[in-house]
Amino acid sequence: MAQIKTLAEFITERQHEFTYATGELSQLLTSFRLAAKIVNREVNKAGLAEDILGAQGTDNVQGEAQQKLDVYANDMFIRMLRSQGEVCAVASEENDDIVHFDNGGRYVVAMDPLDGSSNIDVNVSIGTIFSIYRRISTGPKATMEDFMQPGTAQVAAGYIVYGSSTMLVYTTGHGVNGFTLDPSIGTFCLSHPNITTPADGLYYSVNEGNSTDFSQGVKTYIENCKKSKTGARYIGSLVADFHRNLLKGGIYLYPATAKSPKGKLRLLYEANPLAMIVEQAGGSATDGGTRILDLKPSELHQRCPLFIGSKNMVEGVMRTLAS
Ligand code: FBP
Repeated sequence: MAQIKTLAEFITERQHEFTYATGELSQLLTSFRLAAKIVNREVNKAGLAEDILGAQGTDNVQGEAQQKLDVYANDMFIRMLRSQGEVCAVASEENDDIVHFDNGGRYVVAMDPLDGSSNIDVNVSIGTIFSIYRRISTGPKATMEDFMQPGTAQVAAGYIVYGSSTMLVYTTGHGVNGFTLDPSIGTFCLSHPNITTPADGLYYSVNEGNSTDFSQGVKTYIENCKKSKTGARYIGSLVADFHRNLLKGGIYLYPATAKSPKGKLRLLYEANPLAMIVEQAGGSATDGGTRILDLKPSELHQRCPLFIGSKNMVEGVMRTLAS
């Protein structure tokens, strides 16, 4: 029987790859590992628990209704990150401003604690997305400057998908590896080593309900996909759609629409971390003009159009948009 390798063992083994001090990365990732298990437990029994499904009754800074599990997951990840001491500040989809920990930590984290939250109540896969940067400001507290670094400055990025099984997928810039939570031992185990994404894919993922708002270039690209019999798959949970396309090959598109003229997805904690992962797996990510990782952020919750996935498919979209 193949030897089981746990996430903790893998992190320790690969620590030498992490540019900065040993031990810091494992501490950092330990926070996500622990919080993921706790959030996973709540997600799995959400249908049974009285007080965890449905709306919280508050809106986040994006004007979206916060789900109770959004708030629960946000609190849990923030609590775990605060307790480890490596992270000094967090930017979260669920918090208007930077959350400071005043602990002298050398890293900052941008995160979407529960992505695809509109799918929570209907038992469809949801996820968590995170992006880690080294702090560059020098004062007593982290500043916007630490969060306005381009995606190329990420030291690590990852996501957790709460689906038929729960997986944590991450990169530190040395390839992409996936770990599945074994509920019988409560441990993430290496299940998908060295993930690479096919250059050409099987699927295109887009909310065609918005297609009347799409540019002619996007409409043409989607028509070309149909003509070439590329399969259509859209779950409406970015992490779930991205994960499928990463493993099988495909492209996820969220172009600008009338409702979201700058696109819907957030650069810091949705587009940047997934762009680092897809590039490490051999794929690409663009906003239709610029490589996502080269975009210079200017706001915590800024949005951007996103075209992400298999290399040749993203290049295909770029050609169609340019024509
Ligand atoms: P949040 O749930 O974190 O706000 O994420 C945005 C999201 O739900 C993505 O997961 C998903 O891909 C997209 O929005 C779905 O948008 P739409 O319903 O407009 O297709």
